[in-house]
Amino acid sequence: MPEQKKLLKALAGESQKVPPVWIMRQAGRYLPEYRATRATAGGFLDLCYNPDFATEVTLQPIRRFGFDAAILFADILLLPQALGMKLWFETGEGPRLEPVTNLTEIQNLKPVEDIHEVLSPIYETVKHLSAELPAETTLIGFAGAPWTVATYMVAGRGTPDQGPARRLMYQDTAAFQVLIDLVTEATIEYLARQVEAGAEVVKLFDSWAGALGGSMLEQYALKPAVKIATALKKRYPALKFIGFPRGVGGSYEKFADAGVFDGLALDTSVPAEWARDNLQNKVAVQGNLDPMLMVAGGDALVSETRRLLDILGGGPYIFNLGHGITPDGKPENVEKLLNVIRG
Ligand code: 1CP
Repeated sequence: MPEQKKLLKALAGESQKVPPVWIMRQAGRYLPEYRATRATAGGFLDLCYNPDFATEVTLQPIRRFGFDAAILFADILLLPQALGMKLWFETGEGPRLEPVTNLTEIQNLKPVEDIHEVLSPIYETVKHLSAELPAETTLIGFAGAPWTVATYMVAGRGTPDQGPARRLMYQDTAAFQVLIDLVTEATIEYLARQVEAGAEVVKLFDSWAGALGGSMLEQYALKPAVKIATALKKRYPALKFIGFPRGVGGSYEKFADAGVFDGLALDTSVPAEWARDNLQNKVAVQGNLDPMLMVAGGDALVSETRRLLDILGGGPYIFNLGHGITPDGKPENVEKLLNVIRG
């Protein structure tokens, strides 16, 4: 019987002398081999929808660094595309969608059962990865959380304050709820197919949860996440689920108390001591080194990494950054990070 994978052990509540480690956006522009494959593929979406290329870029950081987990290479905005929205990437700028701004436009989106037509290459990538990954590496599937996905669907692009979605949420609450419910149901089916194709863990990225004030956080971030995790765990009892309600501060505790998350990814602002005392007795925690240290390196990288290991290493812990590595991150600093963690 082979030993259980390190990431799965952490998510089962075990503390380990050397914690498992992976980094958000580990397949990306900071790696020369990623840039080369992306150039061959043509564009970012060509990369996502071609199972051979997507498998290749997912495996690149595993080959180079031996991370304990691989995360499927895809994007949270493929789901709106599968729901019938036009999606494209403006070079040097970012994603663009033709926005939905009222009930009629929301009701004109495709029904949930139609999403697989567009998304089937993603399931194919998961299958390839499941077959090709080293035995000790855990495969993570993912989706955007309904709120974060909805902010892009309503604005048509990334915004500094998620203003358009926040305005719609207050001004046409009924329409906004229809949108959230649709994305929630679609996300359940999208993630279910990833699990059936071989994903062992799923992570829900709520990158803009911190923009939700008052009772909105509960309604549009916590409730949908609980609904998604509950539905998936009912179908797949062994599945592990990681939440990432980025920027919610003290409300991380509400997510830990919900009882459906095996792990919570911490953004950079969450104090490690607070997470240890208030979260780690309920869930595994993941994070939360400043991604700038992958650019800056030096003594600060070593001391900040040791600090996290000292504070969080006594409980169930997955080492990661507090957000994605940036394109100017240096592979040699990732190497250095791994040397500090693994000794
Ligand atoms: O090659 C390129 O230029 C594309 C850059 C890129 C990459 C590498 C985008 C565009 N998406 C991705 C892959 C991606 N996106 C992954 C793959 C797995 C990995 O981590 O290695 C994941 C998990 C995501 C998730 C994602 N996409 C999030 C949530 C996580 C986060 O960073 O907060 C979000 C918000 C997106 C939207 C998105 N996709 C891409 C960009 C530049 C953005 C942000 C746009 C904006 O807000 O303006």
